[in-house]
Amino acid sequence: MKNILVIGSAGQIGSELTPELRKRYGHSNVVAGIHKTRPSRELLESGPAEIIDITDGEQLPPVIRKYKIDTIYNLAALLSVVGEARPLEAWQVGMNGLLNVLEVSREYRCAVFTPSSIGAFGLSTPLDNTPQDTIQRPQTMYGVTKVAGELLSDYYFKRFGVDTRSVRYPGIISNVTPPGGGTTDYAVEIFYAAVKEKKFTCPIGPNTFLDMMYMPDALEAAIQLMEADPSRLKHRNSFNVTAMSFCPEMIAEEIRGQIPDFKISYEIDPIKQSIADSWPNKMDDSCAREEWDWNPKYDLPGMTKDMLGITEKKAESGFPSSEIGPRAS
Ligand code: AKB
Repeated sequence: MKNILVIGSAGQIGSELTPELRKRYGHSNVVAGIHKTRPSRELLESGPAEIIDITDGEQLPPVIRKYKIDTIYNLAALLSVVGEARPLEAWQVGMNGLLNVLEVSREYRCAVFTPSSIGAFGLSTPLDNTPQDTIQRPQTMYGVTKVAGELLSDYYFKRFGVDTRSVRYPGIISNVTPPGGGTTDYAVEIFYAAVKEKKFTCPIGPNTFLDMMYMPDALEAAIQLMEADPSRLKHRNSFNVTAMSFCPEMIAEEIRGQIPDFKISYEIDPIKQSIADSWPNKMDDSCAREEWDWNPKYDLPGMTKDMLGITEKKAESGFPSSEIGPRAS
């Protein structure tokens, strides 16, 4: 990777992946692709940036040529809940956008990372120790685009030799940019609520297990996979990766270890609950461990300690208003 383009660089993952890539590969070698989400000043000032709408196939080639891009991190997507509210837009961004990225990569020989998700699974998938290769019949438009995106990316690899690689991310817990419109967002919101109010109303049931991952591990997964020796890769699109599996009761208990009077109550959101019920309780990520040495650092206690420490520091200096509640996507 010499010259990198991050599409969706102002989003939840992009706002942390772009600075990490700039640190590792040189600030001027990583272009921040921005579109609807407002980027931070730091993102704009720490390296090159371009406005790119990936649903318009004409917009990518000039940027690829201008910066001699050889690697694209394609992070543009509408998450699961917002994708149910706006399914056509979810398809436009997730599928037509991906097709444009793959086409430009075929022409200019770029490597491509496009995250998939636990959303690529559905109720007919084995939900405990979900295997790497298994039934994928998701019930959301987000999931449909993720499965189709996995297939399309494998097709471009096999048919045209485009170096496509991907992971199935679980819910990602982050403290820089909040997620917006996802089913797993509660696992981020709970920390802000715990620090601000010592109480949280959870939209999914107390015993609903889901895979989760702390952002530093999510960044490592993307970069490590793109750096992996291709001769070791038996899979490409996409690898199961997980770091921890918990339900709301477990994270609440962990938070109470540091905020003893923290209280959780439940007001079930039927859409979020039915999506969560159709996703794995815990994935088997042994293929990622075998093929490119995936080994996450953060478990539930380690992540909770770090998240609470950082969220408390932010509270002392006053939360920026965009960080208090879920963002509109
Ligand atoms: C969502 O909840 O939609 C995402 C995901 C697990 O892909 N965070």
